[in-house]
Amino acid sequence: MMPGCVQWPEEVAARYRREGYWRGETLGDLLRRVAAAHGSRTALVSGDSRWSYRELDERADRLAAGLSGLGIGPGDRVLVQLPNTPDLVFLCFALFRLGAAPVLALPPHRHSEIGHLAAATDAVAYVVPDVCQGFDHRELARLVQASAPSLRHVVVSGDPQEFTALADLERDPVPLASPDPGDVALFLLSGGTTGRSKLIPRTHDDYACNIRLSAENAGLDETSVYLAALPIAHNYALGCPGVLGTLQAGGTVVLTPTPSPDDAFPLIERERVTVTGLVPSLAQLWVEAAQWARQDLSSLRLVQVGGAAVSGELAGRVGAALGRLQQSFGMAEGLLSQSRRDDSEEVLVSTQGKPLAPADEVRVVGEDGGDVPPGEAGELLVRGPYTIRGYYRAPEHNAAAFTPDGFFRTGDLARLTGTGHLVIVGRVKDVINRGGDKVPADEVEDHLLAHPEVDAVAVVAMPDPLLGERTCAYIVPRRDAPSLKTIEAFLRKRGVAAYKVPDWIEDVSALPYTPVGKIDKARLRADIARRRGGRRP
Ligand code: OOB
Repeated sequence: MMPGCVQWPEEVAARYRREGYWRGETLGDLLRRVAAAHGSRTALVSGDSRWSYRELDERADRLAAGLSGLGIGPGDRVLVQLPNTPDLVFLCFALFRLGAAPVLALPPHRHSEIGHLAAATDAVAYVVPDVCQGFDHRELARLVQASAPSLRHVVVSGDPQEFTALADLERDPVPLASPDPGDVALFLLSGGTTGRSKLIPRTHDDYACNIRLSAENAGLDETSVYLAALPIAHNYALGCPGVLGTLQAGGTVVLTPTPSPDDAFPLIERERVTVTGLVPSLAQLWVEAAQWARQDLSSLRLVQVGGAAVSGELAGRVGAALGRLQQSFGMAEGLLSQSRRDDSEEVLVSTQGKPLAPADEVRVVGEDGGDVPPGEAGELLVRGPYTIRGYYRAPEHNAAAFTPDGFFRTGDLARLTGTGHLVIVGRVKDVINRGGDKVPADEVEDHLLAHPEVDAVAVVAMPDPLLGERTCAYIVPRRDAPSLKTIEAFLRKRGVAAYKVPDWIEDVSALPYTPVGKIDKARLRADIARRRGGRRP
């Protein structure tokens, strides 16, 4: 495995191979196999354009040849920041075939996040759209390139200006050595750790297992049509089962310019979409819009909802309004717990399903690290065939994030029901889950402390009727308390993604502390919940 990664112990790896979880096939070969079986079927739809499996397969080869011509090869990291476009799909497969690993940044990330990712991975190239949501990514690329000596190439999907156009890279295919299935296929970003985003190395073997098991659980086959509503750069829409799970089953992936009902519903009707994945806030919007929509949504057979806590009320409405619900609890680090197609209505609405693989080992532990009595809540730990054993280049962090025997500490609080279903009841990690977007409190606090008027700060979640949680910053000012507008402008200038900017600010003369001298965030959360009572900012 690539240096900087933590391997599964050899005997465990041997067991995962023996039991058929790891099949020794790379993600690039997987596409080749499906393309051989379903060459003329439609793999991808975007706007009025369609690509067959054969075309997708060829595109990946031609792009891999072009990237290879740039000197990009096995073991390299390529920072990729593309919205849900066909280019993102072509590029991922090209990199899988080259044995170079895409580092999947999210479209809202800015200089602060991208600069960190470039440095943390020594990425050799950065692939961006020209302009996305009114933001010129070539300007961002100039900034990043100036501070990241490893970056040899900036490649642009669209008008490249002084950079290289992705469209110009295609070449006649060249023979390439197939990467080792046990090596890193891609890097996902962690949503839930302390400090800057950690990098999650997912191997071909483990990610192929992830997509296969979730595709099987969703009942996907070559008649399935998946609408990619959420960002494909995120694990959920990429591989749970998402785009890759659909393609491995021979189905069709449909891209939508935005996940709003205005864009998504006509596509569902036109393409007879059968399955999609949503975060709860989007599901809420869709359920409401479906009441008035003129489109025929009856092709939807399965609607995944996850990424953040789903209320029982919303869970109960999805089935009637859209299509059968599947609760999805997952994480970029691996473990996926999802509803089954034969779950009773009660189990469906009130639990986050069961872990996908019989080989997923889950424990629920108390503060002392010991297992809690059955049915009680504690921190969820997991180990399994598609859960990492360590973050990339992070030995110190790994020592805290994993137990000595390899269990990942999820930071989520859960309980297991008598039937083995998981119920997520909260979390111990210091992250705000803003409608599925993960905001690490300490990262935002560090940025805020750099403001000359901020003496001390604590960032906590406040309840929100739509997003579930929003971000509130308690600020102890030096003299004049900065306004929300000032703070927003300050963070934007520092290149922080917009979703991490606090939604609300409370000025206080001091922060509360616990008896052991830590900021009492529980008290702050209770304070803001009581005073704002879930009102919209
Ligand atoms: C998904 O992945 P990440 O890596 O962005 O975030 C993982 C964290 C979990 O540890 C948990 O805190 C939270 O997001 N979460 C949920 C949840 N699903 C994720 N919390 C409550 N209920 C749920 N259903 O968010 C992700 C990855 C794959 C599939 C689905 C979600």
